[in-house]
Amino acid sequence: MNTMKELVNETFKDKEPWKIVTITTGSVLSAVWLWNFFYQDESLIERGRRQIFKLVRCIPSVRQKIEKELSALNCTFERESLDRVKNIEFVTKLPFNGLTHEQVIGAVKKYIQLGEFDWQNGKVSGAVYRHDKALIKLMSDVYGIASYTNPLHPDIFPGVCKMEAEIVRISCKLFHGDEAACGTMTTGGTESILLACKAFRDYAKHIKGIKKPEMVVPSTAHSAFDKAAQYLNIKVRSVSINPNSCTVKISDMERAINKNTIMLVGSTPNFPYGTFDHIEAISELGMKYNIPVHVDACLGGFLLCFMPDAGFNVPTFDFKLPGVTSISADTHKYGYAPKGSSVILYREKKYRHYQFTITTDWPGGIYGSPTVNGSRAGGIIAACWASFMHFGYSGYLESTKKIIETARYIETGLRKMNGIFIFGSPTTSVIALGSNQFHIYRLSEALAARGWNLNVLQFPSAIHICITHVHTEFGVADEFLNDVRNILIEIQKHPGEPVEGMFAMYGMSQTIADRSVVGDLTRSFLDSMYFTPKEEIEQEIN
Ligand SMILES: *Cc1c(COP(=O)(O)O)cnc(C)c1O
Ligand SMILES: *[C@@H]1O[C@H](CO)[C@@H](O)[C@H](O)[C@H]1NC(C)=O
Ligand SMILES: *[C@H]1O[C@H](CO)[C@@H](O)[C@H](O)[C@H]1NC(C)=O
Repeated sequence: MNTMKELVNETFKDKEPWKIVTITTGSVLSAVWLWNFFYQDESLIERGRRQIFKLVRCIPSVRQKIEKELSALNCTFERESLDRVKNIEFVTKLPFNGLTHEQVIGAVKKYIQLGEFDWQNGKVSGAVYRHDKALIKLMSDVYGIASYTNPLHPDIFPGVCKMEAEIVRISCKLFHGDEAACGTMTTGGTESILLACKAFRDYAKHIKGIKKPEMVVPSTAHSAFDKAAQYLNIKVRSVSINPNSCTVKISDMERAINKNTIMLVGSTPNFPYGTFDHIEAISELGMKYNIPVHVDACLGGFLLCFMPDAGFNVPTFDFKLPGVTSISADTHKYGYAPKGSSVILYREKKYRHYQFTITTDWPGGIYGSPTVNGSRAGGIIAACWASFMHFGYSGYLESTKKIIETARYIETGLRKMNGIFIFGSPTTSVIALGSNQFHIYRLSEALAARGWNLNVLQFPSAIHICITHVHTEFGVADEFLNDVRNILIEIQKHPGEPVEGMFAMYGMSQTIADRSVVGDLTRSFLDSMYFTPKEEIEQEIN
């Protein structure tokens, strides 16, 4: 203490008071500035990179070139968006007189028939998890009955609330939760994930006082986690995967944990490669550091819980593991409910409480809402419930058996082919392909020409197919394998040829170091979905 005093006195000896004040405030302000400069959400290197790209984009010639390329792609997006719907006139205002029942149905049929891919008959990856006439009839009848109900008003619609509670209970059981397990329905996997992140963020803030929340997420986890992070102001610590197994590196995950970590994430399986993170190890990390663990079973959930009884091994991933605190599972995927439903489940009520939003002082009344929406679609809940009841245990078991058998059949077939390889070992229904001999996008390009719509992956370039019930129909798997086999023979005649068309753009976009350009490109793609042709707007004005 005395030496400190002497040091300060020595430093400021002979200085006038104004100098002392200026030096003190100046150095405090600089310290604060430096602190803010170094300790931001983004690392110094990332910020430096962005700044350099920003400067480069200010150079007129570079800017012009980028703008030219972007606007060319912009036009392409708009042309394609128009092209997809060209056969039907674009409606820009309400019809003055309402349409009749027949007219509406006719118009809807025309809209839904747009598009080139035969999605009803197994030509697309994922997207359509089940398609049969009897199911659609049941779903639309049920939706019709419940279409004007809203669980926001449990006193008026207690039945819809009961259905939701039953869906949650059944799901908790399927994922081996005990009586304490609970959850809510949501409108999709993204909302389920968003709500889990919200719950753990607020839990960490309240219980541990964490003010700068971070989550530790495998690089292969769904982009919904990034969306949640952007909405909720959480920092994402992305953890890389083992190149062979394509599952998250557990040791890196442990290293990414710090005092601000609010949750750990694992996927069962992840979307890109269909591989299964080592949930048991993640659960142990969660226990060791007392951090909640979220398992993203959006895609695999309603297959996984039937796989053991259908005769397939799956690693333990659910509430059987003591560290797993929440699970998201999409009923609108392998639960075969119409789009717009998913469940988010928690091990204990204390977590779900932090998911809820409550305002006590609103003049409109005390308002408690379990999920993102205020009003919610009762019809969707009823349809999901109907799907559970209609298939029952044996229905799901049988579908799961068929789907996994088909996926394994296709995997075995693909593994026998030369020139391509499979990423890791697919656990459920997703099979990702790459090639060391030619650009793999050429395969998806050629498959698209034959009517197959597969998913395109990047870093590294790859494609995947997600097997659903529509692929289990007789002949679909063999047709797919035959097409791949024949295409490979063609490609191997000229393995060095470049990729063309839309797929070339996917390839090119991976090579752009300035990701903000790719961001702009994606924004103009999203804009193009809402694109209204100019003539139509002019017509409207006149
Ligand atoms: C589909 C999916 C989600 C959520 O997506 P939604 O389209 O919002 O239902 C999350 N994780 C994985 C692994 C998925 O496949
Ligand atoms: C894309 O086109 C629209 C309309 O044609 C235009 O308003 C927009 O600025 C363009 N965007 C880019 C990135 O060029
Ligand atoms: C509720 O919110 C979700 C987004 O989480 C949205 O997709 C859905 O359409 C909304 N509306 C209803 C009625 O559920």
